[in-house]
Amino acid sequence: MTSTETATAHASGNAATDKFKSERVSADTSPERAAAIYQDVLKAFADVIHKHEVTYDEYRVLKQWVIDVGEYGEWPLWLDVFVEHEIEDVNYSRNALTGTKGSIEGPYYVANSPKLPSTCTMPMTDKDRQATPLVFSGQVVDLDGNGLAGATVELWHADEDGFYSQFAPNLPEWNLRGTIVCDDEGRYEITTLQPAPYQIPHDGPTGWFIESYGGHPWRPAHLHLMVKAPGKRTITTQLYFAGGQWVENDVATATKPELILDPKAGDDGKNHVTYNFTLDPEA
Ligand code: MBD
Ligand code: FE
Repeated sequence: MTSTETATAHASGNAATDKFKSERVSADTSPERAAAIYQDVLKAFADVIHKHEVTYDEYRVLKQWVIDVGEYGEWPLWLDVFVEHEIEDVNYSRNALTGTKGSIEGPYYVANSPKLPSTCTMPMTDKDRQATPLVFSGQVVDLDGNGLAGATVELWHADEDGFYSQFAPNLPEWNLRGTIVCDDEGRYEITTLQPAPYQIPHDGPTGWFIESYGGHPWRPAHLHLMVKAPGKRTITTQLYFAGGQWVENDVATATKPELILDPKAGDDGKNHVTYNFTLDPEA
């Protein structure tokens, strides 16, 4: 993976692109289905072009912007912010799932984070330790509410400045990333820090795009999670915070009412919250 020197859109974009390229990229799409999808994509382009009578100058501006997105490595960012939520939504409905709701993975997941015990503190810097601690506990269960042995909870999130390790400079490789190995009943108690609202990198072509429609680059404070258990469908999701800024107006359209935590401040100076994950059976 490319190490990033600065936290520019260009640097984090290129790191996200390199990471994506190292992952599985294939689908068992039939040629007929692929043809049908491509034809509909072209039809959607044609409809927009005709509806707005798009000019040649506008076409060339589009062409330049598409080139720029690639050169900045921002395709993972742009696609995950503006497209992934629709994919996630369709797949939840199509599979008639009833477990915990998913949300988008986003561009900054890294597989194989170091394993941590069921009661643990996330790897964090001295600076991170100045933030309010969040004690996040709960259980991974099946649809009948039975605790699941062998469950893992992968957690990754940004620090208070909005930086994800491996996509911003000068952070330990696995900062605020870990694979929590739950106990025999699927339980976990994770101490991390209360995350802050987050601005997606916006000094590159994704930022220009947002500016051009008068939008904002903010996501609400969030935790990213991937929850697995033997024989169960893996959930990729995010958790948000009640009353938090941008929860109702997420640039990535990835919040859901079922995914909102309401931590309570404890006498110990830490925020405490419980959330259980219900996993559907494997397909
Ligand atoms: C993020 O942290 C994120 O969660 C998404 C979806 C896009 C960009 C950065
Ligand atoms: Fe994120």
